[in-house]
Amino acid sequence: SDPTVLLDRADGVATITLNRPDKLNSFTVEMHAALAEALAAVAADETVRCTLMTGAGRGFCAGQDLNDRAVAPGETMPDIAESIEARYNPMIRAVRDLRMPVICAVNGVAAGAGANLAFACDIVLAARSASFIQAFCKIGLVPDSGGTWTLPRLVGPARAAGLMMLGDKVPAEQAAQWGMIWRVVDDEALMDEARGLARHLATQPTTGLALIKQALAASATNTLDEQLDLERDLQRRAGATDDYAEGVRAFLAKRPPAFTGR
Ligand code: T3D
Repeated sequence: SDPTVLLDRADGVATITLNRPDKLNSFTVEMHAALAEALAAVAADETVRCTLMTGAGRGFCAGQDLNDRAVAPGETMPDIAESIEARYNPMIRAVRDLRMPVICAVNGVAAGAGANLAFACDIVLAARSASFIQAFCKIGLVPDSGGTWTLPRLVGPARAAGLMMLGDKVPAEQAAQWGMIWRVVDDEALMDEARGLARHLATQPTTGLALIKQALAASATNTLDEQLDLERDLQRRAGATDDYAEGVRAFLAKRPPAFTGR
């Protein structure tokens, strides 16, 4: 059978494609394992300086494959906290911990954990026909995969509550207007645009970008004083990179910089 996740590496970009198109790339135990393996391979590969995540077919990801949660009346549901702990939470942590920018090209519907996986990425592009759905409330669940953390920060608590309690389908345009994503791209241009952005980012100061990612994540819970201290510490590390020295030299010489990511 086809691999449930595809991993391609070229030009400093790792492209991870969720690949269960007939089931809108919904998560099975097998697809989780394949995604975890791909994310680990990317993390361990020094040549990769940007990750691009997308989905095969007409959907991005429909969240948990609910076929694996079918129980007859009277039967007991498995403890799904184990699934969260063993698979969904490590997935979100792995994306957050990648020391490089992660672009998500949302090619179609992103529902449940599929939507929240997208929101865990650093820069989200969406096809004009794509949509985002906090589908959890419609089946009696709570948004997971970090959604209750990312969404209020992206759209504010009022909109987050409406999105999570009503489960409406949010079209890509509205998602962009509300600040849930970076931008909308015409369907046929999505992958070219996403690849171009990824290749550009793969030539940029990777360590500096990874430190920006850390600063943004910490800002959600830090006080201003804590964040000022963190900026000092991260700037110490950024300032010690080869890329900072190169950036300054290139600026002063009025030439384009040649960054190595270190
Ligand atoms: O249990 C745990 O481990 C806890 C973790 C939970 C994480 C979660 O993500 S919970 C949320 C689960 N996801 C959903 O509730 C979304 C369910 N899907 C939908 O609401 C709709 O499919 C969509 C809005 C995403 C797309 O609608 P539409 O009309 O474009 O497509 P469709 O016809 O509904 O779906 C196409 C096929 O994919 C269809 O299969 P078929 O009939 O052609 O054989 C459909 O059943 C299948 N599919 C879509 N989503 C899922 C799915 N099959 C299994 N699980 C799915 N989540």
